Amino acid sequence: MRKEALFSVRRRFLSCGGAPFAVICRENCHFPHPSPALRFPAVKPAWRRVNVSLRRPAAWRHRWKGGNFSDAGIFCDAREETEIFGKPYRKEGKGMKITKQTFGEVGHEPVYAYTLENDRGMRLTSLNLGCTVTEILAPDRDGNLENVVLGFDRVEDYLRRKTYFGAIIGRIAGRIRGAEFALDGKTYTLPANEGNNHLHGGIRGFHERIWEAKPVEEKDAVGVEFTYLSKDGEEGYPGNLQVRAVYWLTNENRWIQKITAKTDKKTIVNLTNHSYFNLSGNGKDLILDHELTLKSDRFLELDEELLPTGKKLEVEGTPFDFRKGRKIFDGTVSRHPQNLLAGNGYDHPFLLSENLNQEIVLRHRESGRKLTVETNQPCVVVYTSNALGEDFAIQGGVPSRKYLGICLETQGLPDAVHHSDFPPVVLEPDGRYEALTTYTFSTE
Ligand code: FUC
Repeated sequence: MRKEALFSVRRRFLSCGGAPFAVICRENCHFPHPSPALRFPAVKPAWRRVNVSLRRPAAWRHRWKGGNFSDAGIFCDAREETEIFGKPYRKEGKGMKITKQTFGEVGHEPVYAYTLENDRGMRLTSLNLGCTVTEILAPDRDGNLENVVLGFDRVEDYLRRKTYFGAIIGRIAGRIRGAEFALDGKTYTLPANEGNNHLHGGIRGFHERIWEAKPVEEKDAVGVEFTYLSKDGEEGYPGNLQVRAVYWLTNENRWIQKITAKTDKKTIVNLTNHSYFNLSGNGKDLILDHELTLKSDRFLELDEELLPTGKKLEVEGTPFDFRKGRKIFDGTVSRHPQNLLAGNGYDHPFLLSENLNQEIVLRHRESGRKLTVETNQPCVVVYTSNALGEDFAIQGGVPSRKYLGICLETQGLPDAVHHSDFPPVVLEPDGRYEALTTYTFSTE
């Protein structure tokens, strides 16, 4: 199949039972279908959407299945959106693409893996199950692409292991004390799925739900848009919550994650992504010699149940002072009571003193990989996988171990419903929840 030569599109198309479908081309290209009626006119070297009426979509799909178009059925859509919260990110791209593959199933619902690839070969794969990021291939200083997040090879493991690898966590990330909260005088009871408390959205949080997914694209970025309707009463939360999470990959090796939500009834929302980063690549080393830099002067004190006591502690003079960079190792050997109660490490919300300005930087000196995280959220929960199970393997048969990954969970403050001085996580029907986090991979 001379696909690449003839058809320099970002291999996507919509085939919807005989209705018009669309292909977006970016170079002079002809669609090599034998029927003249279905042949594309040559298009100018610019992105262009071409609508074609297709009489026999099944035959057409079949024809392309022989080639690399096994992802037939992908929807392509040129998006209007050129800016994310006022930050332009457009940049000319050349060979960016999106592919869709079957990953497994949950119940009888198919789970698909969407891989975004940029011009530099960086790849990000995510599932319609929980918007789970399963793999990010990022280069080391010699250009070797390796996976820098923890994931599983099989869908069953994502459900069975309760690691929350790579998923969107909701409606409320972290813990809610006593598994209940009050809103306008009414008390809502939630499932207590960790002792007396509610954790990460409940028994079947957003990470275990199948989301609608569709590939999206920009001139300079490829992405996948996930949407999910969390019904009124789901896991005890009020209001129908319509959630949209979009992952973009740009040619600057930047993963842009934008999560928005609307509700029809007053509710609470605090979402995050729960990726475990390991910049050594393919889980080669533990994250102990990863160096973290945070623009954060204070962190939340936790109690034995890992819930905020309400006290904000100064980082000054403690292993929680990451302002000038510090190895994760320090917290794993420290005798600081807060490191001890977290299971010899970190599982703490840090208050960010700046936003969208390189406030979180993770480095692995040996590989030269550097990850810069920027967010509009007030805090980052740093979790050094102190409680990660050790009785199973992750991708590629790597044994799971304590300290194998580090989560940088950008979000609102945990258990905010019980602390009037924490920024509220309440969403009103006329409001809109908007969380933006970008992850930029570079080398040094
Ligand atoms: C993080 C931590 C929790 C929990 C979970 C898997 O969000 O805050 O303690 O272990 O991940």
